[in-house]
Amino acid sequence: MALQCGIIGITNVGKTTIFNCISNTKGETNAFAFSATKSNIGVIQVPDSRLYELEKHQVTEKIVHTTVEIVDIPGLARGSNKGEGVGNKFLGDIRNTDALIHVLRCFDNDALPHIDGSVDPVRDMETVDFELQVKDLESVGKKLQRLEKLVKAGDKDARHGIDVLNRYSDHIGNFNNARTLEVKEEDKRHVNDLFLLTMKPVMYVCNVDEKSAVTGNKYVERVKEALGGKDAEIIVIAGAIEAEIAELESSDDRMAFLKDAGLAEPGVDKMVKAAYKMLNLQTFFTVGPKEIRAWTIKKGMTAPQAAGVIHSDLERGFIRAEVMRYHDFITLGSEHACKEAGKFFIEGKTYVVDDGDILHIRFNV
Ligand SMILES: Nc1nc2c(ncn2[C@@H]2O[C@H](COP(=O)(O)OP(=O)(O)OP(=O)(O)O)[C@@H](O)[C@H]2O)c(=O)[nH]1
Ligand SMILES: [Mg+2]
Repeated sequence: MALQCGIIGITNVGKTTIFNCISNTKGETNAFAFSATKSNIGVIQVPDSRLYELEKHQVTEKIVHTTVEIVDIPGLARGSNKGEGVGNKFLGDIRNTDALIHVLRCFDNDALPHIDGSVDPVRDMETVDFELQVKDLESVGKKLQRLEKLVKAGDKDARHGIDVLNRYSDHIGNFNNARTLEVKEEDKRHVNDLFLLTMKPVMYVCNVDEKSAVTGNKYVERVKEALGGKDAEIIVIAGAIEAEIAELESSDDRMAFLKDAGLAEPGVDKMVKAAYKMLNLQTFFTVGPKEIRAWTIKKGMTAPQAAGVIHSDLERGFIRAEVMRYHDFITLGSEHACKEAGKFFIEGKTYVVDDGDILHIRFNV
């Protein structure tokens, strides 16, 4: 279940710089437009301070964070859908992702000219959105043609599919993203198989200059205004500072640097947490003397499915789950105390795992 988050944006806005701060692999950053010719794929750890709280009550050999995959996609430009810049093929890399992080250049730097002549994050956002919308219109158009044929053959559901797709076509054709069209949940099946690029959940990262790391700047204000009312997640990051912080080995040094910059936590950590939420993911824990570990599940997964994330044997031979809630465990301090207080639960196959559950799976294969 490798869930993937894609970093998108026009060229030279700091995508790879941000990717390098969080990924276990490194991509090449460059001041030339379209210098990147392939996507970088990496694995990121999802920061979760609860792991360290758990460690206060359970001696353990190691702490293991949960991870998500991240792809740094080379910059788009006006005309990418026709193969401009590095063009078309990266639109395919975007198709494979589950959610998008859209990076916007919100910093001035005369040494780094902007591909479109000036710093204007709202224009940039529209440029990228437009490229994705053109692709989506193509996908919708192709499916409409297929459905027309089915209608001629007497398929009633295809008739309904055409109505739904026409609404999408109008909406996207008017420079809107597919995600903002209000459609009945049951009607979405007509587009879900298209994996539309502008249907993917998105968050925006404003990459600002060092001085604006805490306060934001006029560019950020414009982005907020442009997105006003669309309840979009907007995060402000000073890419240059983040890159310096990420290079520091010791966590004390990092804390000192953060404090100097007036930040409570690295901006990229905030970004990763927000991305995790956007992917509709939750965390459960396993706690023991060998390791305290966070695991990723999708909201709504049952205990056997969650067990399967650890190992397929645990799902196949699932008998029951012993469950403690994170807050009970932290407040009461031990498994024993949870049992005494009636906060140690035995759950069966239909139990839906909650965020923060501490699980012990009983199984037999
Ligand atoms: N001043 C300033 N420069 C930055 C910042 N972030 C990135 N840069 C510089 O911008 C240039 C491009 O950064 P990259 O991270 O390679 O940009 P990219 O978006 O990955 O570019 P493509 O892969 O070509 O699309 C590099 O020279 C970076 O050093 C920032 O926050 N402030
Ligand atoms: Mg890059």
